[in-house]
Amino acid sequence: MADYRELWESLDMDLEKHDKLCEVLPEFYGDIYLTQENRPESMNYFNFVVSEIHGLRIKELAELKDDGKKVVGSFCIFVPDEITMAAGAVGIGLCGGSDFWIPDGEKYLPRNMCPLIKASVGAKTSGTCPYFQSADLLVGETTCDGKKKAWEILEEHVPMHVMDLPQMKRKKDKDAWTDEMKIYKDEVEKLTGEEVTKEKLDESIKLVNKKRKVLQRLYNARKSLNLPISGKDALLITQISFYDDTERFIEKTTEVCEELERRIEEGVNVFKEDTPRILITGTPMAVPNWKIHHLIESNGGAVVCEETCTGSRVLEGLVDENRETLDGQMEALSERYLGINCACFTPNEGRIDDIVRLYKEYNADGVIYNSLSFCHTYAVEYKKVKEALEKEGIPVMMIESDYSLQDAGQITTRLEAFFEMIENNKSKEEVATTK
Ligand code: BJ8
Repeated sequence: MADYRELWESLDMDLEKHDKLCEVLPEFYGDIYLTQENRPESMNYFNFVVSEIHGLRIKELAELKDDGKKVVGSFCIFVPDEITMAAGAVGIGLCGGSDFWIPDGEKYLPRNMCPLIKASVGAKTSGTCPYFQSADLLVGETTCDGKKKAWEILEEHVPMHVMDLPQMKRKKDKDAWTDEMKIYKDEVEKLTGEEVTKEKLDESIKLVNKKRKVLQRLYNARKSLNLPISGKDALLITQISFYDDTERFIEKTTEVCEELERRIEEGVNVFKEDTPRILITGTPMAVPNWKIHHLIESNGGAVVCEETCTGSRVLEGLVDENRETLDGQMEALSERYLGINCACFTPNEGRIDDIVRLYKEYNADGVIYNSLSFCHTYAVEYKKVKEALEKEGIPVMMIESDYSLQDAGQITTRLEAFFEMIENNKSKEEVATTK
């Protein structure tokens, strides 16, 4: 990475502490990503993005800000990028995925709290995340209790807007969410001084849909029985979609898709034949949280799909591009976003349907239910998901974990047993069909 110290200083960062963070990431990434065999060549762009994670993109954001643009940071896929863009602002995802930020988060929050929230608060309060330092406005949402209360702490450090997300999906909730979209529109307009017109929203709806479509194309390649890409690499691409320049991201991910489609034709498989195919479901994995994928893929499994907010929930479902008025567009946005099946909703049967559907579409052999520690909504929802999957004869295992690697050995043992069980089931099925 080039020398960005002057830039980081201008963002009022704690440089000494930040140096420590910069020291660990390259080795961590190298061990997890660069040791993989037979990676698609087009992943080089994403290697480069990670190598410049606190550099080049931050420089681009600084240049945009010099030209008068505003940067809006968010923590949830319910925050509509389309509106942010149509108001002339740049949206970036800010969820903290590193253990590095936990001690600073714990200075403000109880220890028995979800690591995503602690790391997000720690990233801001430690002054070591240049993305946080670049944001002119943070947008929170009323999803889980932990997040709701964390906004009250973050707003002491940076301007904050909170979107009131309903927790049910009735007509009155949809109307309320449409209203929230309008309030958010007014808020970003105030920030940028630019009006959101129907034409601008038309453009941003099409652009964000295009980004979803390229991610859908990437995910489609993972349905192939010969897997042309690892789950780790696919996860990385989705994670980078949260803060890369949208047009460039679409172009670079299209290149990956083209290569993967060629690989499928040629029968390239980055895993050994008969590797158990795993669908992951649960809480989001913010960069650089690659823990569960890495453990699965270094211990005999392959991740073929994620029913998470860094997976299918962010890329499925397009916003209707054919509304004729600004109000109609707001309703279309509200409808698409309320289609996301987050465990903060009650009831949330749609998520179970999604998991079963994705399991079949991706030819999975088992489901790993991954919940960040102390995430009550996802932990409680496991019971219903497990019952439904067992009824379908789908093997499922739950992992509850944080960002530390202390439990890696224990998780590995459980994964090995789970994969063995899947393999035994498969052999029994084969015997039954040959009889
Ligand atoms: S739509 S999953 S991004 S809320 S893991 S902070 S829920 S305690 S992140 Fe999420 Fe939006 Fe839902 Fe997705 Fe709370 Fe649970 Fe932590 Fe979570």
